[in-house]
Amino acid sequence: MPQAAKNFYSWYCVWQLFKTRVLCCSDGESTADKSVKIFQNYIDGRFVRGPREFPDVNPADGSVIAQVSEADRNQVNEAVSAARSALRGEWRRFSVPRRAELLQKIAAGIEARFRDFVAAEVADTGKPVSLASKVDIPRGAANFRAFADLIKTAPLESFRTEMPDGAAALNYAVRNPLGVVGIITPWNLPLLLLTWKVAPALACGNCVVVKPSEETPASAALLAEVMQEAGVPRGVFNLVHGFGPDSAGEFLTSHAGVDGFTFTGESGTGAAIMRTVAANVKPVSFELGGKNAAIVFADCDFDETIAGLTDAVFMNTGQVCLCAERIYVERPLFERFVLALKKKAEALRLGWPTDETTTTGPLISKNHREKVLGYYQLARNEGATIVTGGGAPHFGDGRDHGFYVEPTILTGLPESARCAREEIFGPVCHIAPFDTEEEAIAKANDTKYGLAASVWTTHLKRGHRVAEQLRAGITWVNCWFLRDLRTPFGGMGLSGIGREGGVHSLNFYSELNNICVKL
Ligand code: NAD
Ligand code: 6OD
Repeated sequence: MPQAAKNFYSWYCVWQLFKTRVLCCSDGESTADKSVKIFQNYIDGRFVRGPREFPDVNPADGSVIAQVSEADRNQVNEAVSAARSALRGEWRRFSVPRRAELLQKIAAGIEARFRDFVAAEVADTGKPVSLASKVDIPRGAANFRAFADLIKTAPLESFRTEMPDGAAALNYAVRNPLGVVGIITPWNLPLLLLTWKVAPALACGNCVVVKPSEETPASAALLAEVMQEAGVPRGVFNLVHGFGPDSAGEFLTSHAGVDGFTFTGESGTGAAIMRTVAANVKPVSFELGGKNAAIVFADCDFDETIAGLTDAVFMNTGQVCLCAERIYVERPLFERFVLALKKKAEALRLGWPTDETTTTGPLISKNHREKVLGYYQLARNEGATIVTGGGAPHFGDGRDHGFYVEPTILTGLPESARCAREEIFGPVCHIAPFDTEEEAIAKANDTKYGLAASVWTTHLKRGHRVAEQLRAGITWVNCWFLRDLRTPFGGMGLSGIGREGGVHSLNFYSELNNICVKL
């Protein structure tokens, strides 16, 4: 079969699967037989429509794949009320082992509908089916399994206190739920980032109201079905669809009945949410943007470094907050490195997301594509050399209506250039040479962000030494995106507030009560 026909066939199969299995959400009833697919809100254990709808667009060809039911202020209020009532209901009596068991059941539910989730994520985000199958959906299930285990072994402090007069007391902390948690997530890794917050929140006994990105409602809608099937009590997990300002996002963040917010998204949105939440003095956990640096020493394992940084720059079409957009290479290696990464960039396969051989899908939206192409033009204006890419591809088929851009490598920008300082969030990096370790560290740290960094060297002591001096919430040495869910995750500066992961998640989603008993 010719490649184009194969592509069409595989796309058709995934689309059929998507139509018949995914697009539902009406009290468990599939709407597969209806022509217009509607993603509904899930409030108090029921799928409900909102007063307005907006289209869900496939970024690969710009087609409308479903309508999304936007929750209005009343429905957001109902979701918060349902969550608050559920906190007082049978959920309060769920012991830790029972909650852990339920989380395992949710993970199994995701695994049982693996193909549905993959199809949903691929159609919604345009990410390659290979990536959704290897990363997004397995991690969605793994988040529930990890926090099911972690909550059972969560440490709590205790101190025996002795006063100078001989009085003694036993102090010990107990972990209570934070309460109703508002969860707002972006479009780049929809299920992964949503479950990364929902799993620990439920593990700690909270009830949640989640608002996924308006760009990617599909996997959250499927997750609501899995919650229902797993027997999560009504009101514990609520889902509202919509936008940010003057829509479900803002209705949620301005609601005084929510006890805390966890948000992943742009730094500017974080600032807006912080202003809204400040009125009710609620705790926040923010995972925001980045302009992440990689430092490559001349003594690195060259092939491993090129492979690692190809992923770090281009995975998910560069739409991962941890992607490396600035690469500093020790001068003797500079030219060889630029040529090798260029070769890798040019070998990437921009294809239909449903094609197993595609490595690079489209960007998420028309707006985002305009933004990234704007940066490509800005780079030229700022004096960059475009080593490869710098434009939009032409396919001669439906993908020309999608939101693809070329993988791009820039050199020659001054450190002050906007393209070297602002988060672009596309398949693009700037590569610059350095001469000393101190210079590389200073350049890597010269940013308002502080999310992730990587160091590439075979010199063991230098690896540790440099990593310790980098101003980032996570620093990889000779690897990238290798994640252990027990470790702290988050950023400093414009990259966020607080840490999640392991016990850090458990602490954010809990209120500790220290009990002091006189002995
Ligand atoms: P975004 O900030 O535009 O939107 C994220 C979410 O916030 C969406 O659900 C959106 O509807 C909602 N929102 C927007 N304005 C709001 C408001 N005023 N009140 C309440 N909710 C509002 O981000 P995006 O474009 O979806 O995602 C890309 C950004 O996310 C990038 O900057 C990327 O670096 C960042 N990101 C960070 C991490 C991390 O872990 N640090 C992970 C993934 C993405
Ligand atoms: O792996 C994770 O836990 C995580 N929060 C990844 C974030 C990726 C950002 O786009």
